[in-house]
Amino acid sequence: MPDGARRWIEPLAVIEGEAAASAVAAGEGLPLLGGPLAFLTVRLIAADGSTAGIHRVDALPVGWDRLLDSLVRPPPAFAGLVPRLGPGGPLVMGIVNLTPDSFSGDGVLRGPDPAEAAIAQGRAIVEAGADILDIGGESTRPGAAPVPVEEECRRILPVIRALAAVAPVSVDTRNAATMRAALEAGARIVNDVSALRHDPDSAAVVAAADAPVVLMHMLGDDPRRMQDAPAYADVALDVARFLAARVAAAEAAGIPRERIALDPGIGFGKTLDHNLALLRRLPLLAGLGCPVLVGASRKAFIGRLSGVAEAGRRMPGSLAAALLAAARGAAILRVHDVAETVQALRVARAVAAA
Ligand code: HH2
Repeated sequence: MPDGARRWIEPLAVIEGEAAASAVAAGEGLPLLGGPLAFLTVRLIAADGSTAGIHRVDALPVGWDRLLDSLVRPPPAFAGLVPRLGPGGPLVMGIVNLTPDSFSGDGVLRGPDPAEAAIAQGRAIVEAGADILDIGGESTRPGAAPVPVEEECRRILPVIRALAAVAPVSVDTRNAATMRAALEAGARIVNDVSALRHDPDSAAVVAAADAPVVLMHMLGDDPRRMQDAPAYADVALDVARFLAARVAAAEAAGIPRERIALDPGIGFGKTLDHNLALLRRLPLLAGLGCPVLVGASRKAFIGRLSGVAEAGRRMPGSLAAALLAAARGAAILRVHDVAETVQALRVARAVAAA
């Protein structure tokens, strides 16, 4: 089906815990991606993007119920990983930035021995509960300058070699040559903020390596210009359609859907309102049948909401965003503050299960 002709079902009332289990048992709710969350009502979205009605899941009009399949079925475990937090996850992806210019202020490249500092940081993050280490050598913050592949590899490869023995590593890069070198050095996952658009060779590299991949939405393909007056007809739907098209392109290149995670790209060509709508309407992406990754940690929208200009002081708002994303079905959270995020998630999970 051409992407534009697709209809969507957006789960609206998402609930958790005992209420979710009872609603599913009574036939009044459906498990979101296999549970433990459940949803009670849905918005039906016609191919032209208009709302075709809001309905209880047990009272859908004829012809729509087959679209429920991908919302209800559990997606495959991403990269075969079992969340350290326990069943239902989420997986926690800890960030290791080998960059002098990361927006979050955490880049370790400024110290005397950046590789050594990054390796120590990676070990500490795993000790704190990370399931995945996301290692990057190029900042993609708005306005950041591109880094040549040779320099990117020089920054990250020794760190990947050391940390691949400690935890599953994802390489955060848009460059096919860097992907190939990182996978050879022991990385297991590719995380590409351009969703395999930046480098024409990248899909073939991922396919040949049988590597799981994160496909992220970014408005346009240049981080330097993505924040120039971003505009959407309907941000959640536009992002969902973009990701559906990127999944189709990846599949056509030989990357099976089972190896793909999807990411709405918080902050990548979005205003404050766009970011908030994407977080609130995260369950729409569940219909694509892939685990959803959310990277909201320390981002500018938290600064806008809190008045905190310094990214390193945005941990409390980042925790709120992480908990809200998990409660809306995010399967992977990409965060700077791993120990704090894991603690917050443990509490939220325990309350939901009590
Ligand atoms: N955000 C950043 C980088 N990579 N990858 C995914 N999948 N999702 C994200 O939201 C995402 C990402 C930006 O954050 P950070 O790495 O901390 O900053 P910088 O790009 O400035 O190094």
